[in-house]
Parts: sequence; C-alpha cells; structure tokens
Amino acid sequence: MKKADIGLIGLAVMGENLVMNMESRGFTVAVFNRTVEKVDQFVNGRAAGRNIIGCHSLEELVEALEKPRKVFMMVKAGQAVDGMIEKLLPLLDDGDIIIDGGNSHFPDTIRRTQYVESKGKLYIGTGVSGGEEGALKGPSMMPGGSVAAWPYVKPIFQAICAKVEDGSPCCDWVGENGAGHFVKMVHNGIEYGDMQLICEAYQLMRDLLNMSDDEMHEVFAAWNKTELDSYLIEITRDILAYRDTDGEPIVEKILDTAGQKGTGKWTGIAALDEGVPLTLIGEAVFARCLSAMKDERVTAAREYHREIPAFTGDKAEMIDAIRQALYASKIISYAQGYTLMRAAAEHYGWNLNYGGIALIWRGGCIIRSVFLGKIKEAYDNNPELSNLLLDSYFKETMEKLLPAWRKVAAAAVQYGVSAPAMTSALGYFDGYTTERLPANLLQAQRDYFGAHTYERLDAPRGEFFHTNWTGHGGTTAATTYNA
Ligand code: NBP
Repeated sequence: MKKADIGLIGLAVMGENLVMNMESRGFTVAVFNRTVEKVDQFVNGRAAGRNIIGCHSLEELVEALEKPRKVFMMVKAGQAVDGMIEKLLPLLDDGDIIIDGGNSHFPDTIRRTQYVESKGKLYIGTGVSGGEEGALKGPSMMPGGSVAAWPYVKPIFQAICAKVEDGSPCCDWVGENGAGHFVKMVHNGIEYGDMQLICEAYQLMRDLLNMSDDEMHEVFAAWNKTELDSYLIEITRDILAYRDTDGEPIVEKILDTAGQKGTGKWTGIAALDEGVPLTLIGEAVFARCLSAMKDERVTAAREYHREIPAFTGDKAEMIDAIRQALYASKIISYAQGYTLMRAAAEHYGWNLNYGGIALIWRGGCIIRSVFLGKIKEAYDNNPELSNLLLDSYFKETMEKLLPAWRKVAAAAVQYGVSAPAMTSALGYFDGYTTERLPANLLQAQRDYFGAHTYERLDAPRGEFFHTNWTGHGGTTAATTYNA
C-alpha cells in the first residue's frame, strides 16, 4: 500500500478540515485521534472514498508514513502537545519531523524545538490562522522551528495555504524555534486591535451620531471599497445587516461582554517583556476586560447617569473622519506590532522577513486586508525599516489622516464616548513624533528619591550624573539599581 505523505493527530474541527484540505491537493494523509472512535467516524463519514488512512494507534500511524515522516499535531495547546511529543519520540527515526499546528505559546515552542532536536528529530511549530473555513480552503500559515525540516514540509504547506491574487502562497518560513508561533501570537494581538477599532467606530456612529444599524451597514459597505478593504470590515458590514427572527438587527441583542482566549494577553506580556510600547493592542485587551465587568458598569452608569449630548457638527463629515481615524489608528497598531517583532527577533536571534510576514497575513487569516500589501511594499523598499511610520507611503498617509483623527479623538473625549484604542493611538503618535518628552523631569524625580542618576543634554550619552537635591542626601548614586 502507498505510504502517506503526512500524518495528522487530532481530529477536532481544525484537524479534520486540514486533512480534507491536504487530501484535496493530492496528498495521502494518515490520521489518528486520542479518542479512537473518532478515527472511524471520520474515515467512514466525511473522509470516505478519499486518500485518507485511518490509524488506531500511534504505532500504526508512524508505520503508515513515508520517510522522513511528517507528523502534524492539531491537538489542544499545552500539556497535550508535550504528552504527544513524548509518545512519538520513541516511535520515530532520526530526521523525522514533528509539527505542532496548534496555538502554542512561543516559549513552549522554543523549548520543544530544542528538546526534539536533542533527540535527533526535527520540530516545527506553525501558526495556522483562518479558523475552520481557513483550515479547509486555505489558511495563512506561519512555520518556524528546525530550519532543516522546512524543505520537506514546504510543498505540502504551500499547497494547502491561502494564495493572494498573483498566486503567492500565504505561508513561508518565518524563523528559528518559536518564531512562527511568536508571529502567530502577534497576528492574534493585531486581530484584537483591528476588532476593537472597528467596534469604536461603530460605537461613535451609534452613540454619537445616533445612526441605525442599516445606516452603519451602508457605511461599512462603502468603507470596504477603500483602503480599509478587509475581512473584518466585510463581516462587520454583514453582521450589521443580519436580522433576528423578529426582524430587528441581531447584533443589538447580543450581551456586551467580550470573551478572550489569551493570545492578546500573551502579546501584551511579550511587549512588556521587550519594553515595546504596544499601546493599541494593550487597550484592545483591556477593553475586553472592561466589557466583561458588565454588572459593575451598569451600577456605575446608574450612579453617574451620563448622557451623550446631541451631536452638533456635520454628520457626513464626522462619518468620514471616523473612517480616517480608524485607518490612522490601524497604521499605529501595525507599526507597534512590527516593532515588537523586530525587538523579539533581536532578543531571540530570529532572522524575520517582515515583508514576507505581511504577505503571509495578506490572505487566509482573520486580519487579511489590502492594507497589508502596503506594509509588504514598505519592507521590500527598506528591510531595515525601524518603524512603519517612517516609510514614505505611511508618512504621507498619516499626515493626510491626522486632522480627521484629531477631530474624532476630540469628539470622543468631549462628548464622552469611550474610544480608548483610537485616542491612545493618537497619544502614542504624538509621543513618538515629539523630540523632547517630559522624561527629563521623570529622571530628576527618580534621581531625587532614589539616586538613580540621569544623563544630560550637554554631556555625551552614557555619562551619568547625580544631584544632591535636598542638600542632606549623600553623593552616592544607586548605579546598580535599575528597577
Ligand atoms: P481543540 O483545541 O478543541 O482540541 C481538540 C483535540 O485535541 C481533539 O482531537 C482531542 O482529542 C485532542 N486532545 C486533547 Br483535548 N487532549 C489531548 C491529549 N492529552 N492527547 C492527545 N490529544 C488530545 O481543537 P481545535 O479547535 O480543532 O484546535 C486545535 C488547535 O488549533 C488548538 O491549539 C487551537 O488553539 C488551534 N487553533 C484553533 C482554531 C479554531 O478556530 N478552532 C484556529 C486556529 C488555531 P479527543 O477527541 O480525544 O478529545
């Protein structure tokens, strides 16, 4: 019997769809699942008549595979992945490849790559984005790990992934050990940011401009024909038009408490670890946390009974200003996300291809958008670009968007509509483009109470000074204390 090109473990929603996708591209796939009945259900059901080999043990799965074996785990992230690696290692030969396609935390993937390599095998941790439909029709894939494994899995990954208009695959090698899962994590963080920005635009239109869902549906439909053209704008357009059984827009009946699975939080933590101001994604995560405090918000709303005053400006102008504020804030979010990837690449020794990452995200995943093409161009023009805001296209664009963005942020603050991501993004922009921030005063405060020392504008960098501010402190500086 012909051996399988690849094996897949984990026949839940993602795994099953990935298997169907691989098989539809001409690959023979051997499958296994911890609860073995699911193997028979799948093979005799959805997979009947396909080149899919059902296996009832890991030994059987390993035996069914062409060498070097490629075993794709699509199981729940966490302990299940470590457990499966332990079971697979004794069954595999040197040079065989274990792949983890789940949403694993990147430090785990760094550790697992080293561990599996120490046992003579190869390891790939790959981000897979696009949910159930992406897995079946073409996900965006972000593989990292043992670089020696890439030539063996590349033909399969690039065959099953999404493609952009010119046929380029939305999957390419990201980098060593945990780089693929890191980039997937940042993708998810950016997804949080994009969603929050759209929600703020919706709230401004609903609560400040008193627009109906039908009107907002039309606005999002129009925006989807601009630079904002993206999957998330498209689904927002459709959600706003969706009616409940009583004919009313269903979205207005959904409880306003957001859930989260943790990848946004991981992104925020990584930014804090790297010392990168990732304000927009941070605000998006905290906005979900605030939304979850529904009971407290209801009480506080009753206590303060704030009313949003009637809007007095030009409605059409404000709608267009909101579009521009959304676009400007989105640029900030990606600029910050890319800065985080650059900092992490330096820290972990990854050689990331930033334009290539934009191309990977260009199709198949939740943040897919036309805008990513502009980011690809920016990094193609200058692979060393330190911040997207310094690219000529983005600089020109931001300058055009700024007046409208300020107008929206001012209106949000003045009328009292919460728009934390849009307004704090402007704070970041103003800070980033300010030559002299008040950190001189901050350093003076630190030196005053903790003798933490400071550098001077009129002395070379790296030379540190301490002032005896009160006249009764000592002259000893706390040079080793850097909290
Ligand atoms: P789940 O995350 O719900 O995992 C279910 C699968 O894991 C089943 O096959 C289950 O086997 C297996 N499993 C578990 Br639970 N514990 C196991 C263990 N200790 N040993 C072996 N197998 C175990 O499935 P999913 O939603 O398809 O997601 C799979 C991965 O892909 C996750 O990491 C997820 O975060 C990621 N992901 C999901 C999406 C999405 O849209 N759902 C998108 C992108 C990435 P059983 O049948 O025996 O219980």
